[in-house]
Amino acid sequence: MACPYGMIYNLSAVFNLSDTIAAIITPPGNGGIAAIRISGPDSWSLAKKFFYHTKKEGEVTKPRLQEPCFQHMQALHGYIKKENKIIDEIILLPYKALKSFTSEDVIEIFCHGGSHISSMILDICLENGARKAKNGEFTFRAFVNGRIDLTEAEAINEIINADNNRMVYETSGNLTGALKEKVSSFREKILNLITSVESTVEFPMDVPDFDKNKFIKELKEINLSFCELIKNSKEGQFLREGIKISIVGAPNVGKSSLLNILLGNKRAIVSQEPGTTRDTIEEKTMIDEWPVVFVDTAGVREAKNLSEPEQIGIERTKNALLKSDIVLLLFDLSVGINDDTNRLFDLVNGKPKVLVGNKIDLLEKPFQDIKCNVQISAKYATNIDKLKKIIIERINSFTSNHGVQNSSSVLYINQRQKELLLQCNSSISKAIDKVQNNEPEDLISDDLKEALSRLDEVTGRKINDEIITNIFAKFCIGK
Ligand SMILES: Nc1nc2c(ncn2[C@@H]2O[C@H](COP(=O)(O)OP(=O)(O)OP(=O)(O)O)[C@@H](O)[C@H]2O)c(=O)[nH]1
Ligand SMILES: [Mg+2]
Repeated sequence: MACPYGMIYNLSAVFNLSDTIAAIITPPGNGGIAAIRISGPDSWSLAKKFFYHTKKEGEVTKPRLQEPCFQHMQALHGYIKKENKIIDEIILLPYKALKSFTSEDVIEIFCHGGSHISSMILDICLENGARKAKNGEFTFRAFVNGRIDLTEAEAINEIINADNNRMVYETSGNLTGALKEKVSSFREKILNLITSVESTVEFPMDVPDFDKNKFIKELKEINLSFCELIKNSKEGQFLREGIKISIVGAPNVGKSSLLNILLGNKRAIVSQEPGTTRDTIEEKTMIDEWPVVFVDTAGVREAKNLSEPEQIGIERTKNALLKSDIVLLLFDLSVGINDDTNRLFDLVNGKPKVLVGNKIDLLEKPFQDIKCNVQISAKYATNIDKLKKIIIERINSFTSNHGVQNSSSVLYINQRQKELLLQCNSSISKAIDKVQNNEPEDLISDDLKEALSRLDEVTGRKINDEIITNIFAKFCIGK
């Protein structure tokens, strides 16, 4: 199937594109307002079968109803009738094709926000000929109709799923086409390079001598820009998944108490019995604009005759430690830094860590050890702000070591886009090698075309049905 800006698909297997679809587009449950969207060629005629608008504003007590006359973006007040009875008072908003979310004729109905009344209205739409929309089907139509590209479609889902301000700011750029524009500019440059290299093959007499050095320089510049973009993917990963900070230490040092105080709720069981926490407990929160996943772990100690559950718990702690980005290594100040803590200290080596002394309230005189970064009481919330400051310092150096810049010009890219850009990068590197080794021009052109195809997958200009289905399956119903 040909789409407005040249996409080629066999999309019949993915979604039917010619019928009229409807869905409740607000979340399930009761609220102030619910919305139902109808999109497709019959949406306007279909809505006229059950919608009656009030003749004059204000005549709501005894409505005088009339046939609606729809105009693009002219909201109408009125009523929905089922079996000749009014069932709800609504606002109806019509959109004309090409100027709507899906680029089709669309009707949006804003009714009272009960889950039952909204389902009843949806049923009326279905009884009158609409089909229930699948997950992501409205956005899919917007994409197929060329109103948005795939980076913008993905940005819609990313903004819906964003759970922190930073993620909203980062992804909103792509909502307005920032990544699309960037990729288009790469595409144009690569296309020009393909044309220049191919014309040396096709019309050798007409083309001035092929400037090898200039060609290589331009390819290297493109690759450098790819690297810049790819660097940002790490930030995207942190924003989506959160920075993992594990709390480890010997049994009973106060790890679960610390988790609870950092979260501000009693998430983990605290008990004076050593070995209370057996499994890892993960909980997401925000620290200084960053989503952070704190991981409480089972206490680690070395001893003969450890029970099987304790051994498994210790294994899980070691795994959590390996997967974490930053480690809070906790010890009991009234016991001091013992062999168990020292062994863990060695295990953590290489990762950013904070050595935290807990139970300061039990000390008569201050604890002296230069290794200890901060002394707290998780039980009495002493010095927790100091600890948070240190955690923020570790997060900042950790993220900047991963190329995260504090700049508003940074573009957000997701994992799928990153993988495609990496493949582009490698195809261009191959082309550079071939130019340097004076290999035939058609082989160089093949590598560049390969890079171009990957870019087309980023924007969805050319992409296979299976990938498309996977992307839109992640959307919720009504989007
Ligand atoms: N005095 C004092 N007691 C604390 C402090 N923090 C925790 N405790 C106590 O130490 C005991 C163990 O606390 P937990 O938070 O369960 O310790 P844990 O490290 O998670 O223990 P395990 O899960 O068994 O390894 C409990 O009785 C807590 O009340 C503190 O700052 N001061
Ligand atoms: Mg615990």
